[in-house]
Amino acid sequence: MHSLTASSGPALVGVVRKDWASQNSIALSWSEVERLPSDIVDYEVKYFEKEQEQLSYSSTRTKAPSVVVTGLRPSTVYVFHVRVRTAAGYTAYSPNFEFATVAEDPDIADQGQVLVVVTASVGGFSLLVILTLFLLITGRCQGYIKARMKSEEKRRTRFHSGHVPFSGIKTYVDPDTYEDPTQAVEEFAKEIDPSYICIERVIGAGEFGEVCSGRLRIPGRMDIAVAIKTLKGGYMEQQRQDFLREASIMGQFDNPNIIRLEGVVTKSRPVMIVVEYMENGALDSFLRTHEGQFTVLQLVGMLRGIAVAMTYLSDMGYIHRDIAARNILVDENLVCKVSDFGMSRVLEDDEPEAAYTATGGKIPIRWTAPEAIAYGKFSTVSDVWSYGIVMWEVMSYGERPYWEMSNQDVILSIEEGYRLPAPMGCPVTLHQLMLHCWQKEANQRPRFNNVLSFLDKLIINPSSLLTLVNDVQSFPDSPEDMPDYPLFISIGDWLDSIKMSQYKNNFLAAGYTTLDSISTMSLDDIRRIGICLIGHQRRIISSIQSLRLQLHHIQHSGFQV
Ligand code: ACK
Repeated sequence: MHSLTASSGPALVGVVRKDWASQNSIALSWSEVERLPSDIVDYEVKYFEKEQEQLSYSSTRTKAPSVVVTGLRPSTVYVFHVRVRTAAGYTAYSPNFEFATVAEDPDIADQGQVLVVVTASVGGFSLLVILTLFLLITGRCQGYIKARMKSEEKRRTRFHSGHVPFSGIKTYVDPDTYEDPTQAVEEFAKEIDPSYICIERVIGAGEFGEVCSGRLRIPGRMDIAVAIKTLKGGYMEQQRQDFLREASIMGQFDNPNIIRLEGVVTKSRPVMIVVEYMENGALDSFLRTHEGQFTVLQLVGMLRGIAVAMTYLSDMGYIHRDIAARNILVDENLVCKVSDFGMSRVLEDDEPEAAYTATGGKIPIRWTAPEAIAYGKFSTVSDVWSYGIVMWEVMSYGERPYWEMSNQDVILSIEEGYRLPAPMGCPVTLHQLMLHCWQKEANQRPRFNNVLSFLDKLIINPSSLLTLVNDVQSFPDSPEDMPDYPLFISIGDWLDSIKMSQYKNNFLAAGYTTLDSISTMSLDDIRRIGICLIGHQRRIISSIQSLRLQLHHIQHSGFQV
């Protein structure tokens, strides 16, 4: 052990732990060996490459007893030590702790790069070639006949796709393994007498029929608010089975962050699934209508709830396959609950985000891990990828991932190693966690229990959320590097496309006449030209980020305008 600089007082930091590591980052947290003085200013984390033994070192500061150290080299052992700064000066360093970053993935040049928009003309054709090749290769190997199991066997069989649940935790039973799917419904869902259900109003259109709100009045029990999914008349037997399949999945779960199934009506018409009522509806639309209205801590609280559900589901060996903000429901206390279990096998035609993949499945491309899109390899860590996208949706108040890019361009950009940039006002640590969820190598992604304990640490030490990613300044190039060829559309068209045309004169009056001049604007510039509403600032900044990315790509791909 050695100390790099002179310091006074005992070392107050004890064991430094690694929470997770990626190719370029290591997340650390530590405990104090004794009570900290009240005048603590912050912690200083010093680190250097072990091989270089102090030839050069770096340091970073944090107000919380945790940090994500970024900008590291892959497959490299680093030495870390931490000391406390008080108003009176530094204490001694903690002992040294050695942690390594993970190996570089040869397929990705730089895991930390933000997303670059690939123009359709460049991306579309190569994608077609890749998809066709995949179809040819995988199509030949993937024919298999699903074995139907007898009732006793399925109880013993575990469907955990490479994930080993903790012992003592209930295991998910796939209803598709029942010879008669009605049996699965009987086993996992309670039949409700329809006279106990009082339908009040229609609240939306589900995949199989209307979704209504109402009350469930079971004699001897307090009546409760419920949502009632109905199966519209004239259905085929297969549709009835598909509809009820969701109930036989949901009925197996018992978790505060998963929608609770109250029961089903199957013995009379209409066939119904009755679940707890969630006052604030789907998370994506809820966030869009409450843009900028929550604290970062509230947003992290929502993400924590979703991580609780996902930890539970992955421990049970259940893979969701369609984790997205539109499939999370929010109650009156902002508690988020995972719903929509119907999609876990095949996405239906009317899922708005579903698109055909090379293997013929329908998949919500923007939310889905590359290995799941390319060859249908869904796993608990492909759910982790989708969870990272949900983190991004939440921190951007329901922005559409990858904005207006086409699905094909999204696939190609991800393949090239680019990733979504941090939303405006997003703490650095959260964006780092997103990037970690979006590691190309599935087994390098965190598991849901890692995500959950990381979020818990952030919530316990909210000061760790104070460092924000600096809006547009977080891009790899400085504004001077931006090309100055004119873009194809006018400022008016651009503002129309993001429904902000009321600000056209603000831009023109301040001398912003071309889109490339706008692409260098910062949040302060936006405020300076008189755009005061936070929601509008957010939408404009997010669109400017997208513009900058397009310019960046055009410049670096040599694409000629
Ligand atoms: O955003 P929303 O109001 O939330 O619109 C959709 C609509 O029904 C179609 O799915 C709403 N919805 C679905 N399940 C529930 C529920 N359990 N509680 C409240 N609203 C629900 C969803």
